[in-house]
Amino acid sequence: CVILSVAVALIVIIIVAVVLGLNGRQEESEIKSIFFSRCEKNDCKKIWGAFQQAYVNKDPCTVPVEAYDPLLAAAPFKSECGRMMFWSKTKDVVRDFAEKTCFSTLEDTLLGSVLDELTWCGKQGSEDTFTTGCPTRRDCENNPVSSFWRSASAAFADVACGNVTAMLNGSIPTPFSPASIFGSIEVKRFNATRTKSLNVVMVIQKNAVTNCTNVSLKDLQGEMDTKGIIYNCKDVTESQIQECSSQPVESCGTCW
Ligand code: N1C
Repeated sequence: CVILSVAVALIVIIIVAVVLGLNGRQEESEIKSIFFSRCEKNDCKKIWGAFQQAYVNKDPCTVPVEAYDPLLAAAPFKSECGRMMFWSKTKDVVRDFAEKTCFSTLEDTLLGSVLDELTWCGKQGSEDTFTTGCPTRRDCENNPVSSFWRSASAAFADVACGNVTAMLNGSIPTPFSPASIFGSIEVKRFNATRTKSLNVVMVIQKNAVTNCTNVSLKDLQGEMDTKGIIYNCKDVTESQIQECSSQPVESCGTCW
C-alpha cells in the first residue's frame, strides 16, 4: 500500500512537471511569434537572443535593469531632435496623438513597439519563457517587465535632444510624480548639452482636477532650472489635442 501511494505520488509529480514544461513551451512560442511579427525586417534572431538572456533561467524577482544592457546594445535608440515625446499616466492619449503626428515615443522605437503590452518572465532551472504567473511591480521591483521599461526609458531619455515634449495628466491630483518612470528616471537623465527645453503639455479632459499651476510641477521646474534646461507648461484640452493630430505633420508641436 505504501509502495502504491509512493508510485501514485511520483506519477502525479511527473504529470505536473510535464504539463508545466509544456505550458512554458507553448507560452514561449506565443510570445516569440508576437515578438518576431512585430520585429519585422530587423535582425530579430539576435534581438530575441539578447532579450531572452536578460531573464531566462533567473528568479523572476532578481532581474536588474542592467540585465537588458545587451538588448539595448543590439537595438539602440536613434535621436530625433525636436520630435521626442515623453509621458506619464497619459498613455492612450499619447499613443493616438503620436501615431498621427511627427512625434516619437518609446513605443515607436523597435524595442518599445515589440515589447509594448507584453508580459514575460523566466524561472530558475528552466530555459523557457513564461507569460503567465509572472511577478508584477506589487510583488517585487526587479521583475523582468518593470526592469525592461526602466532600462529602455533611461536609454531613450539619454538620447533626448532639442526641444522635448512631455504629456502629463490633468485628471489626477499629482501629474508629476517623482515615483513614476518619467519622474524618477527620464527627467533625471535629461542633459542640457543635448536637451534645450522641456515642454509640458498638460492634458485637460472634462474631468480635469488640475493644470499647469499644480504644485508637483514646481519640482519638475526646479529640476530643469538646476540643469539649465528651459521649462514650459501649457494646458491643452483633449479636443485641442485631437485637432492638432489632424494638422499637417510639418506643424510638429506648433499647433497648441
Ligand atoms: O511610469 P511612467 O508612466 O511615468 O512612465 C512613462 C515614461 C514615458 O515617458 C515612456 O518613455 O516612461 C516610458 N515608458 C514607456 O514607454 C512604457 N510603455 C509601457 C514607461 N513605461 C511604459 N509602459 C508600461 O507602463 C510599464 O509597464 C510601466 O510600468 C507603466 C508606466 O506607465 P505610467 O505610470 O503611466
